[in-house]
Amino acid sequence: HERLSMRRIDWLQQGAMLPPRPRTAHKGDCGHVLIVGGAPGMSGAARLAGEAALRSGAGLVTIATHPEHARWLNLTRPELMVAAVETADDLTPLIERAHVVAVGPGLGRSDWGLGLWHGISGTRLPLVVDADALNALASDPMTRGDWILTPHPGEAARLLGTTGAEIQSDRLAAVRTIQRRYGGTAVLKGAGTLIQGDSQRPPAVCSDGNPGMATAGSGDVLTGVLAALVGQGLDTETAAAAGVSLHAAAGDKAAAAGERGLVAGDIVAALRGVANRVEV
Ligand code: NPW
Ligand code: AMP
Ligand code: MG
Repeated sequence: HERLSMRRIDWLQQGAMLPPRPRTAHKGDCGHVLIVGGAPGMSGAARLAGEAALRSGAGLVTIATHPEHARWLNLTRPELMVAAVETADDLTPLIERAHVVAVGPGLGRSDWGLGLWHGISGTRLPLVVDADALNALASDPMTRGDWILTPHPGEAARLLGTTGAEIQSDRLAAVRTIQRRYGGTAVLKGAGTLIQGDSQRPPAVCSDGNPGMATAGSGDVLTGVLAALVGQGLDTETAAAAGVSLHAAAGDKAAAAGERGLVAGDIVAALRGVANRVEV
C-alpha cells in the first residue's frame, strides 16, 4: 500500500516551488549559507558544496574549514568567503551571520570534525546534515525537526545500525525509520532517491538522475543545493524535494555529454541553467 502512495517528483513540477527573485532583491534576501567541512585532504568536498550553493541562488556563501587550506580554498572561486576554524568557538560569529548551515562535506572523523559538529548541532539555524556529520550523529543520536539528513545507503546503514545491503533491500522502510528516529526530513540517496518529511504526506521518489552521478563529490553538490534553497526561504521538507529534483535534473543535463567521466563539477556547472530553465 505504501509503495502505491509514493509521490513521484521531478524538476518540472518542483521548479515551481522556488521562490521568485524579486526585482528589488539584494544578496541579504537570498540567504547566507554557511558550509562547515573540509578536513585536510577533503577541502574539495566543502568547496563543491559552496559552489553548488552559489549556483542554486544563494546570496552569500561562507565556508568554515580547516586552517591548513583555508587560505587557498577560494583561489579560483573568489565569490566564496572562507573562514579558518580550529574549534567550535570559532564558529560562533559565523553562525550569527548565517541563515542555514550545511555540515559534513569532507568533515572527516577526527576530533577537529567532531568538535565542529558539536558546535553546529545545537544551533537554532536550520541544518543540512551530510557525510561525516551523519557519522557523528549515528554515534551520538539526537533529534531535530528543522534539519535535512542526506545519507547514501552506507551512511543510512550507520544511522540505523545495519548494513548497506539491508538498507537497499527495503529503501522505503529505511527512509521512514531514519525520519522517525532522527526527526526532520530524511533523504535516502541513490538511484530513485527517497524523501520522507515530517508531515503525514507520503514519501516522495525522484527517478531522475543517472549512474554518471556515481562519482566523487556528487553528494557534496546536493548538500550545497539544499542549503541554498533553505536559505532562499523554503521550509526544509519543500527544499528537500525541490533540491533533490534540481540536483538530479542538473546531473541529467551534465550527462548529455556522456555518463562515463562525468565529474561533480559538471553537475555544479549545469545547475544554473536548470534552475532558470534556460540553457547556459
Ligand atoms: P561499500 O564500499 O560498497 O562496501 P563513506 P564517502 C557504503 C568526503 N568526500 N550502496 C560503502 O560500502 C565526503 O564528504 C570528499 C551501498 C562504503 O562502506 C565525506 O566527508 C571528496 N553502500 C568523506 O569523503 C570527494 C554504499 O558507504 C561507505 C553506497 C567520506 O565519504 C568524495 C562509503 O561511505 C567524498 O564526497 C551505496 N550506494 N554508497 C573530496 N573531493 O574532497 C556508499 N556505500 O565511508 O562514508 O565514504 O561517502 O566517500
Ligand atoms: P554521495 O554518495 O554522497 O556522493 O551522493 C551521490 C549522489 O549522486 C546522490 O545524490 C545520489 O542520489 C546520486 N547518484 C549516485 N548514483 C546514482 C544513480 N545510479 N542514479 C541516480 N543518482 C545517483
Ligand atoms: Mg557523500
